[in-house]
Amino acid sequence: MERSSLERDRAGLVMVKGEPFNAESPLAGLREPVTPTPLHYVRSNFPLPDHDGTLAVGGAVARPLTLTLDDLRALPAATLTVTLECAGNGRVGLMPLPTGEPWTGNAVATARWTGAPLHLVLERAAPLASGIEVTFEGADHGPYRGGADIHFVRSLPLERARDPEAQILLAYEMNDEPLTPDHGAPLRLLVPGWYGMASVKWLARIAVLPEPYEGQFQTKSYIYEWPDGGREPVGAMRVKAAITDPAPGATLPAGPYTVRGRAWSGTGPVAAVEVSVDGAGEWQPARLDPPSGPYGWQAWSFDWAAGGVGRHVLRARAIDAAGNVQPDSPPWNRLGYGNNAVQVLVLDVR
Ligand SMILES: Nc1nc2c(c(=O)[nH]1)N[C@H]1C(S)=C(S)[C@@H](COP(=O)(O)O)O[C@H]1N2
Ligand SMILES: [Mo]
Repeated sequence: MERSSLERDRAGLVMVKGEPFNAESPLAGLREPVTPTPLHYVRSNFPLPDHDGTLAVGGAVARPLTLTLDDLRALPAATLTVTLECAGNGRVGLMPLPTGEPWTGNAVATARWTGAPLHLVLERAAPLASGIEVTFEGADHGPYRGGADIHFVRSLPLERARDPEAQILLAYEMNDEPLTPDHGAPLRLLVPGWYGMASVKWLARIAVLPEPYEGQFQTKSYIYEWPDGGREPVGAMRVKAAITDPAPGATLPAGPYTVRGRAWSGTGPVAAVEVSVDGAGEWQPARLDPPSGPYGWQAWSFDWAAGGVGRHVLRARAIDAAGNVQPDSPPWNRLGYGNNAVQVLVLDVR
């Protein structure tokens, strides 16, 4: 029997949940500057929805619109290379373990996204002076944690949504092909620099609101709930370095080895990556490639004289241009978001 295209899309991923399908990128997906689509992690709260191919823009606007994909393709297109990371990536590193998908460290990937700039569409709809927020509704829905049937909806401040410099896309292509079902076909929002939850897949409706939006995925999920009672919305991706070579648990021959990885941050370009071997001495500087654009991860490497037969421990940490540094232990929060603690990789030299 022929395998379905969905099965083919998913075969290369590291599954976390079968239904709805959630999966991490394999390490191979982080080893390329742009992750091939079949190796890009998938995070979905609900089963794959049907989408009628149109986008409704309404609410507090002077000119409500219904746009087809062709309407969007007729607008000037923009292409951006964007690193997307799930806010729950690394959740299993938190103690006590929060509930939620048990992501280890590879719910992250980078793709080339093409679409219509969001600000052009919003200006066409002409938001009323009373508008302050914009909601983005996915066609996906389902009973949430045993409760009511709800859609995946997120909002952005109107000011940010209509800001050309935020470079938010209504994306219809990923890596130069139409979106696949798992990544939001036929249309998704793409909010560069922010954790993935902002980039609403299967986008069906945009509405300008004269009041703050208070739905499940805006005010109950994707919130940092700190031990001291503080609450903040999850937004920009925190600075992080990932080691791609060697793989965790690898066995290497003694001798020179080039440690490699990627580093990214939603709060500025990565300014430095440092490596520590066996926890000894000072952090040592790694070579860092310049960014290829404002929103894509950067490659780094470090020449290591893999000496001494036995177990070794490598750590890598990134620092961004805003001066943010990765912490040694994860900042615990109730729902387990934003774990950007330094990666600790154990390997063997034989
Ligand atoms: N409609 C809809 N959009 C969504 C989600 C969802 O469940 N439904 N999940 C979000 C989350 S939490 C992440 S991390 C990204 C993942 O995008 P990807 O599956 O293309 O990697 O999609 C976001 N957009
Ligand atoms: Mo996510």
